Amino acid sequence: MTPFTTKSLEDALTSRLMIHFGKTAEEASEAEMMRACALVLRDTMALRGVETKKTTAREEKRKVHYLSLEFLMGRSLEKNAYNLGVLPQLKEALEQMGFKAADIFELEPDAGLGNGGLGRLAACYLDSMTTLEIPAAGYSICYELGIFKQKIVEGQQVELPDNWKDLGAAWLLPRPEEAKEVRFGGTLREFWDNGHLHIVQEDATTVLAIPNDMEIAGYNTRHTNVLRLWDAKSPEPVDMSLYSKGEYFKATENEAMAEVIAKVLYPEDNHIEGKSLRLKQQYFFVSATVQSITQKHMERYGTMKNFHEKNVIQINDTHPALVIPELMRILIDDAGMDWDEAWGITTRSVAYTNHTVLAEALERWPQDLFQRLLPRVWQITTEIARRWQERCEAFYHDRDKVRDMAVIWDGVVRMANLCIAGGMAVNGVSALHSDILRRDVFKNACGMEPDKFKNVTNGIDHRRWLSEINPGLHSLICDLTGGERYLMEPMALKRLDDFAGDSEVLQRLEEIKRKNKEAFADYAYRQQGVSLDPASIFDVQVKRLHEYKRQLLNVLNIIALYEKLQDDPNAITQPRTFLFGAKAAPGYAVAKRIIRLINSLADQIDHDPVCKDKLQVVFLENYRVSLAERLMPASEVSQQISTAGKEASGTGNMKFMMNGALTVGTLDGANVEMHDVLGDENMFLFGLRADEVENLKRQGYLPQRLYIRDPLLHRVLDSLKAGFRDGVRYEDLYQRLLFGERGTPADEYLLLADFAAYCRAEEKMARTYADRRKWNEMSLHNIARSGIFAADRAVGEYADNIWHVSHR
Ligand code: 26Q
Repeated sequence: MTPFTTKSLEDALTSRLMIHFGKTAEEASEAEMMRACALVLRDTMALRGVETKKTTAREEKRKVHYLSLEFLMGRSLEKNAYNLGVLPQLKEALEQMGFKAADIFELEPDAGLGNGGLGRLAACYLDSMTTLEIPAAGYSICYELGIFKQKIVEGQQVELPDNWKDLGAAWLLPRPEEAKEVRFGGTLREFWDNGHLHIVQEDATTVLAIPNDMEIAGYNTRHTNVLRLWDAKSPEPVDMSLYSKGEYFKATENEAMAEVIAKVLYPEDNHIEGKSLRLKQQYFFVSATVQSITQKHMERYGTMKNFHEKNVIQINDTHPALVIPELMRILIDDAGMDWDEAWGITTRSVAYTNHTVLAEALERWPQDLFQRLLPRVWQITTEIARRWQERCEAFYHDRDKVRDMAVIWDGVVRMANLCIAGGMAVNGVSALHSDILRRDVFKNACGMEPDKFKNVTNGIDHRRWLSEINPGLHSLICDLTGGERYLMEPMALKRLDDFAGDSEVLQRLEEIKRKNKEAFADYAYRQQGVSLDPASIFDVQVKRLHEYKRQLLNVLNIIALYEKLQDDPNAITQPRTFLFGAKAAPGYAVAKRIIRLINSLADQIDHDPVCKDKLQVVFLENYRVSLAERLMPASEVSQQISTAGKEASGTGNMKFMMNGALTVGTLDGANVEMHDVLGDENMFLFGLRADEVENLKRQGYLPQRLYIRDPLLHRVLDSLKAGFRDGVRYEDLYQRLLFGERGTPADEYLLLADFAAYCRAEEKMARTYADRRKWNEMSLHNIARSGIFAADRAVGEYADNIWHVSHR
């Protein structure tokens, strides 16, 4: 089954080094060795990819196309070696050749082609789709620069470019022969020919889309899928007519214009700015992808009539929503179908996943921009909108409802409504989130087409997020649950529950965690020069910085602890280390202020002798997939404290749970389902429920009252306002919480309403921690019941209920 022995791998690496770099193993640098490893594994996967394609074609299987503007892949070398079953051999071969395997792995840059949850989800699902042997492909943009690198300078976030391709490109296979042309702008000309109306887009600007394929290995299978990343190039790099006139710079303008499309990932998460370059990115990648899919379908079947039987297109939020009019365009303009036939196929091919209920993250595009950039797609979209509106009118006879459901209204194109109109399924990403979509955000559409609305609770790649990153825990699980079975059957983790009364097992669990904490402390010291105390509770909040995620609430509790320590140096008996990691969107000023606040507070506490060995705050720079991989195994407390109703699911929460951390959290997103399996006794829930949040807002929420009535809260907010020893005052955040700011209501995310309950939950957590046996037991239950949060389960549900494809 394994494609390599240590010896054959050594031989393969040796010849790679010679062919590619003209070097022997002794002469090669670590970077060259990393590349050689990637090339060797890539070849193996490419060969298997050919087999997979053949089988899929021969068996005429339906193929899943997963479209996402983001794939947050992280590193691939260790992961691919793991999935191919050659990780031990690779490590040994590297050592034999005089390299440290860990150093080679560490050298690989993260492929950071995503912001956060939505992008990482896509990456986890690629792994599961492949492991479950589903014929599938991912599609995105081959961004030259991924998510920025974060530095903290004087407490503040500074963004640096992420040039991941220098080394990361070793995984990419360019396929220029499969390039596609994507057209922007120009004007439409219509003419009749042979009784058919033809439409051509004239004087358009053409951009070439060049595929770069990344092979995806599954675990314990030869099945191999592909992630296709489109790069943008101009069809004519130099305009020779300008060049010949001596206008050398102008002659390359086209090329520069085309290439900006794939230059950089938009670093905004759960927030949208209607920039024309973003719309260009979306259409560029959608059009190239639909052309690629339909062309391959035609080559295999010679007709488009059965397209929906052999293909399904899953879109990751509305960002690829243009697939709907683009597929219509190809079916009508190129395949010569009439509207109804094309619509029948499109609406049986596309499914949409929603990832957010935040109003500022619902995608809307100005009609004039849309029309200017995509004239033909605009025409089709208006026709979709017209017919959909007719249906809504006929169903409801209610102007307000029709307006709410409209695809185009008041000069704005609403992408979510386009997806609902043109999709066969709409799903949320947790039970609570899907309920909110059905009952609130999309209630009118759901009233008309209730069967379209589904739920698929998110999941994570448990092989990466447990087995690969936490080998100590992996071997404990193997010892207790019957070997590696849980790798393919994550529900087998449940067997761990049987050992809740076994002191020896609980002791081992504690030792594993302790070792992981020590390893993380070493790493943090090497990276940032901070000394962490492995005897303290590692209390962690890592995720994008966003007000709704309430990092500021965490800070308020820490200030409260700090103030208590000032009154009574013995107020804390259980030492605590609060770890934060978060990137803020560069344009999100409040988020950046909160990062600065965390750093001010960390510095204040560091310099206060009263806090020594009791309280520490650390801001971890540049939070990313590879940092999460080190941190999750070392975490003891998982902070999941969003305002109830706002976090669609969360997936970090699942990573913590799987690694035995206990959750302090609200009943939001997938926390609700964690609570379903864990009960009150195995997590620390607090705060308002989603419906209570809604009620409180309706009644008129007055945070100032809480400030007046709660002396601790009063003191905490005052100290925020007064500032810290670094001289930075946070009166702006104080104002925002108590009085609001132009446009935003006071304390929009109800931090003050949940403050007291949160402090109590944290206190209870710390008290529980002191009872080591109890804590370890809870930790074991968390691991045991995390199986349902495996991506294999989630992808299985997509396959069964939405895609209707078979799987392992
Ligand atoms: C859209 C248009 C223009 C610019 C940016 C964007 C954009 C980019 C990224 C909008 C939203 C995102 C990312 C959203 C996201 O990550 N949502 C998270 O998805 C996770 C996976 O389902 C959930 O677990 C999280 O709850 C949700 O916040």
